[in-house]
Amino acid sequence: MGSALFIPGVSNIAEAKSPALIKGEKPLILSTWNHGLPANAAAVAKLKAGGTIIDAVETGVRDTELDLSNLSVGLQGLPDREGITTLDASIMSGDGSCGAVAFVRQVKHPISLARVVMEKTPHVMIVGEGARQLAIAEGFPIEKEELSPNAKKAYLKWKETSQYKPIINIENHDTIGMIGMDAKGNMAGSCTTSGLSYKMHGRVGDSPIIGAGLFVDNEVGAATATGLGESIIRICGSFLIVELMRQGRTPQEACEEAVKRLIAKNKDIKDIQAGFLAMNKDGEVGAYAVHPGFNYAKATLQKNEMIDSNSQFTG
Ligand code: SD4
Repeated sequence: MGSALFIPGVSNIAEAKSPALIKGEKPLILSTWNHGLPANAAAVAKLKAGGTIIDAVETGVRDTELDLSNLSVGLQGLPDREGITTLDASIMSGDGSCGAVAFVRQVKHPISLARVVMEKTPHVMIVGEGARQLAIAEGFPIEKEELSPNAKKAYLKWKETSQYKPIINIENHDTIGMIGMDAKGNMAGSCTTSGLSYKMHGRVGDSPIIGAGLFVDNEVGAATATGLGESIIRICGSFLIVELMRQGRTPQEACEEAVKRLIAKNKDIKDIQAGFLAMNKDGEVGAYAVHPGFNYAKATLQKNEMIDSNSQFTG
């Protein structure tokens, strides 16, 4: 416990280790894309109801996993090239605990299964049929394997040409990555997706890979990613951002540096979109993308708003 300091307007002062800790507003929740707005609202409601920050980031993205209008999160997401929807998710707490599932079928809430991996198994990642078996063992309902009407329509259309070309920017329809900090400065993050549409069967993206799609460290900050997973995995994007912040960069500087690194390490960058979102333990925020179009939702107890990110290329 830190020594008692008197700083007006700060209720958690007994926890404060230095004046720097109170720069930003806390709690703070950030989420990728427009669907981040309702997800943030669900996360903040969970905190207000007494939930922990891990409860909040799980609850927040569960909302997106159920959103029937979303074609890249949850079982209603677009399928792989065999017509099967497979899901990836990860969850991480600022103390280093983490869990992930990948290439999972028929489970509506992969984020909650990732939490089971984190809390109830000695492992960090469980994939495919093993993850489905874990879901059954834990009493998760197993859904019928059928495409949502929107996904089916899109898949049949895609099959007319079967061209695999990642679409550069699908606003409002992308992975949700959420990072959050409670009033005491404890952090957590979650990330959940159906991955790239029409991917090869068995393909796993960055979202369930700790350090690529998500990384959280209470000593420094948190980061999450969206976009072409292969490009993000190549640079360990989220871990890179947290490590840059550890070395003194602001969240914005760290996100910009990660995008520069990603551009340097990936060919055909004109066809690749990737975006990063970060916060540090002071509650400062950063976001940056390769191309325009990336936005995120930022919520405090008082306000939940969309913010457009800047990008390296301007369109
Ligand atoms: C992936 N990063 O699987 C994810 C995709 C994404 O829908 O962000 N979009 O590569």
